[in-house]
Amino acid sequence: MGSASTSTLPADFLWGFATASYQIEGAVNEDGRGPSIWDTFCKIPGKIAGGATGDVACDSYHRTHEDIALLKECGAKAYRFSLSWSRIIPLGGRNDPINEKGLQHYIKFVDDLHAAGITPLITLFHWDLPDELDKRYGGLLNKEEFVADFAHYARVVFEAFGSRVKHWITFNEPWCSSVLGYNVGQFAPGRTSDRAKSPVGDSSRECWIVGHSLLVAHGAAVKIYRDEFKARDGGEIGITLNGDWADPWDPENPADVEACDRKIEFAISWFADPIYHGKYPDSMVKQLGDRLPKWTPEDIALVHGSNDFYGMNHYCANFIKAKSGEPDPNDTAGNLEILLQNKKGEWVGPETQSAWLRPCAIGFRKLLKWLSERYNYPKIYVTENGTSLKGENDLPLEQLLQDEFRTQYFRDYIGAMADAYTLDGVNVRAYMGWSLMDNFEWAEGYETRFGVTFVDYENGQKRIPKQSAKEIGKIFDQYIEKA
Ligand code: GBH
Repeated sequence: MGSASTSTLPADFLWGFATASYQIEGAVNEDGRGPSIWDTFCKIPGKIAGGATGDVACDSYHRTHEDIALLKECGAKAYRFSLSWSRIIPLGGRNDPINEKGLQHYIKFVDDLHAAGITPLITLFHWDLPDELDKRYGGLLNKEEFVADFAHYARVVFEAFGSRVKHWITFNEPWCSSVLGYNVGQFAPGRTSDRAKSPVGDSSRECWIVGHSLLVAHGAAVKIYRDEFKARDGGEIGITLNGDWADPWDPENPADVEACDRKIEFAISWFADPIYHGKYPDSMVKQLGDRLPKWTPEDIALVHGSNDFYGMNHYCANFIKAKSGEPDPNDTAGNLEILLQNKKGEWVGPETQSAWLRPCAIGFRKLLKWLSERYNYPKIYVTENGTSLKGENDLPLEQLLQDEFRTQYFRDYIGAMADAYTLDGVNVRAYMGWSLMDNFEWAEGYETRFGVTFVDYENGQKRIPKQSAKEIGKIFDQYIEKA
């Protein structure tokens, strides 16, 4: 712990861990579940490291009791998980049959969490779109159809869960669905202009259309919750956005300094500005012109003011170097380079297993402050924060379980968050570590581990808590004020 720190977190601070359906559940053909775009994407050779799939993953569909026992063991007060849309509506659409078994599975899980004293936070969509909707009408590219189907799915879920759930997250990281799914092509459905990767896609346009669809669908679901359920069930609803901190590559160069705000605008304000300010950021309008969809009065009315809380996923920081010249039509970053070293050759943080992730805890405090200033101090729930470890997968078990690097990451990041709360007036009220357990790390398969719990994929998905699972509760104990 920062020895001299006098920072605290409020007595009612909610902390726990996060996961996502496709990353942990397995049981992809069970109890009537329909395929998602991730089932389909994983079948394409070369898309996932080691040819992995989520077919079995952590087998959490069959191990809900083990997962709840783990949460209790760690002392977690909350658990954020996502629903598999295609378990609940296998074909996904508003006129398609509802699968009662899928719905009941999750309702039972939520009841069991409550019985264990754990507060559920539910994400409606963590990237696993029902595959049929992609095939039927182009999925997220088709705003009218997608919004109507997502709104219907959300209503079915709100109705079924009622007052059992008080914290709803519509979408996890729309940036990833848009950019990785429709520009880079690294995530399902893998569309991109790069014809070596995909026969279809237009990187210069589709990601912006998809981001727009996701925003409108978020707004539509929020309106339904507020109009039809909020008074009855007493919950709140928001969206979760990913974004890293940005420091200039050369602090002496005004172009690099300016590019830092632009980087965050392209990553975060793309979604947060319409929600909090009712428009896209000027920097994006300027660079993208008519490739950025225009707001109709109806759509922006749904989106503007649609967050009861700001869901923040945060992992790391980068150094930003402005590019000179005209932006590439496929650029999504804001005409800048995203680097891990600055002009002096200093690294942003130590190496991990993830090429993009180098810890830099002070960046967390700075981004919390940046968001608070730009969006008028919203209530913030940190819905993900965590790290992989360089070479963790290759360590002998006893060493792997001593994940001091991850434990230190949590000490530093939770400390930075407490400083943001205490010293900067940031209204942060919850924190979910990513992740409760090692799981299917998307395109990186199972080679990269993010869990506080080791999952033994070779031996029946056995779970063994790592050091970080045991330490994180102690860290929170030192910061959270006694009621
Ligand atoms: C989270 O995204 C996800 O919500 C979660 O499902 C996932 O398991 C977890 O991260 C760990 O990865 O390849 O250089 O273009 C975190 C945000 C944004 C991090 C995209 C990786 C890729 C950058 N992610 N980023 S790059």
